[in-house]
Amino acid sequence: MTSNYSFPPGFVWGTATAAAQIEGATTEDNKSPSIWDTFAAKPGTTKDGLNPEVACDHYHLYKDDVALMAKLGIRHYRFSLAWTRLIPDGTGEINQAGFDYYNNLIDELIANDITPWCTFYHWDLPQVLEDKGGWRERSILDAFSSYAKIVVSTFGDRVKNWFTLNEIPGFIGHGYKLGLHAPGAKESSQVVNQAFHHAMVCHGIAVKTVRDLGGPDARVGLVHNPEIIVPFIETPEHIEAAKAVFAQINEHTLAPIYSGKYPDSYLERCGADAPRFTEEEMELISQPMDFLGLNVYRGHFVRVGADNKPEVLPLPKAFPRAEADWLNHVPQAMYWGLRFCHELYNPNEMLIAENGVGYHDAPGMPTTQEVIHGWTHPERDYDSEILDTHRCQYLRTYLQSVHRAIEEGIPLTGYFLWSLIDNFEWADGYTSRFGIVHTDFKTQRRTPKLSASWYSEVIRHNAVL
Ligand code: PNW
Repeated sequence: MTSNYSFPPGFVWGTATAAAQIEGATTEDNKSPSIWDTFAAKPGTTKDGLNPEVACDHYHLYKDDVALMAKLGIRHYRFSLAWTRLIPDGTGEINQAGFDYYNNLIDELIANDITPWCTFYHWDLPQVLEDKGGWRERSILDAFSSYAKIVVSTFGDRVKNWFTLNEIPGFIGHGYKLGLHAPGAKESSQVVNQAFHHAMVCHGIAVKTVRDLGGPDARVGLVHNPEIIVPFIETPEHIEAAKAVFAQINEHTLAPIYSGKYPDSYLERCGADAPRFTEEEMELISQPMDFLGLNVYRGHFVRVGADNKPEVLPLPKAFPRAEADWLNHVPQAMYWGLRFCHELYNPNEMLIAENGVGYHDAPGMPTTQEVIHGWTHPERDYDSEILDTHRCQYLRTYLQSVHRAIEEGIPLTGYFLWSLIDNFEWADGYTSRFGIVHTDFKTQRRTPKLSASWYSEVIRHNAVL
């Protein structure tokens, strides 16, 4: 026994990435611009004006990256497809070069004994579709449906695990309401709610397409990023208060999926701006999924406050957090996110589709002890070793919290670490590094960080170490 935190046999340990964040080659082989290519080209949209044009050049280096994963013992890989490579006009003609690329990637994964987990949509809408209204317009349903059909009929012989859309409230909220992500729009509530609904229907279309064309052994689920509410004190009254807040802030995504209805409380809050929908659409949205994928990064504390009402506690400035400053270190978010989803919606299976942390890691970073006490280690190769003990610490505590959920019988079957390599972190450009492998964006050299060796051992022992 190496650890008290052993995981069940067959637990899925993976890493995750997304096309627009790693591939680069944004204008090669007939790929059309995505909304992220267009958005990042506008001044003031991303940190230091950087864009996804080259990123990790994974489009050319995918074989090396797959080999690296195999070397680290990673046996499951979640990646996304770029719609703009596969159908550059958004609808209509397919681009053979795009299909060749993903066919090769999938074959390479399988040849290396790595199971592909494929996401249909991770935020990189074809710009041509955005020009026609994008997620705002009902026409997106037909476009997505043709895209999903060709994708599942081509890759479905080898891809058996599908994720539909990544973080619907995230890309709609950031992209169409706040203007912080592509396409950078700030629409009225009515338009935002309708865009949200269209994305929900596309989730349903993806589920149906996998059922119709993916073969009997194909599995599919959504990737959701609930805001996770953690009871500050674990007593029944505080737990109940936290659960009520969790249910309320996440209800517009999960309730329709599990009940086929937008909750009355959500529709009342929307008032005249509520989305318009049909019965048929609600049936599509609520088709049974095989699993629910959750992206878990941070949490918010709640207690029973004055007047017996739930109170969200503001965090002090010195609360532990990543250099990505939205990312509070609240490992209990894993347990409570899983437990509340389990109690409220009872999914037959859940997976952590993303968990990780962004810092400004660079090789050659001396430790504080070395700086303060002069504890130098002449034998150490400062140019290659990245001692991201902070990331290991973050991951270890979150995994211990995952373990607690499994111990209590919550059906959690897998965990994908975000991310395999440092990549294009959307509006944060390249400063916020989430990889367990360092990317030198000038030379494209990959250097596994300490967290990569640590994660390898976790996988090998099937335990948190
Ligand atoms: C995820 N939050 O987004 C995305 O799926 C990834 O593409 C991204 O690189 C990764 O997280 C790291 O940012 C999130 O505020 C963004 O809680 C923000 C939150 C959660 C997820």
